[in-house]
Amino acid sequence: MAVRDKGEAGLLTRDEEKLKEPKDYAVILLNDDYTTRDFVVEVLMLIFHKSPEEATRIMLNVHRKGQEMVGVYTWDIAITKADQVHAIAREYDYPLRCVVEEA
Ligand code: TYC
Repeated sequence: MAVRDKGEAGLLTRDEEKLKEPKDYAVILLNDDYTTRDFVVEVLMLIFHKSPEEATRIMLNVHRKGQEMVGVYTWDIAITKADQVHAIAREYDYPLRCVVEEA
């Protein structure tokens, strides 16, 4: 959509507006000592649409290294997925956490 330059200070010209790409945000899953491996795999399949093999790979990397990037999304999708992880973990009484970082 065209953004007209009204020539006023602080407004972006059409060329400047076109250069503004939306930022990417990484969802990073964190390890803990209590959440079961099976639950983490289920969450990765359900919320992040990972295959069983990919979900298992990510879970094991988190378990071994402390954290692992699950995926890169727009801000709204990343924060929604993080909220969904925290909601389902709370529902099942697990301390599973993830964080969202600028990618
Ligand atoms: N460390 C957990 C255990 O040994 C498994 C686990 C993996 C927990 C990944 C969280 O994000 C996580 N049961």
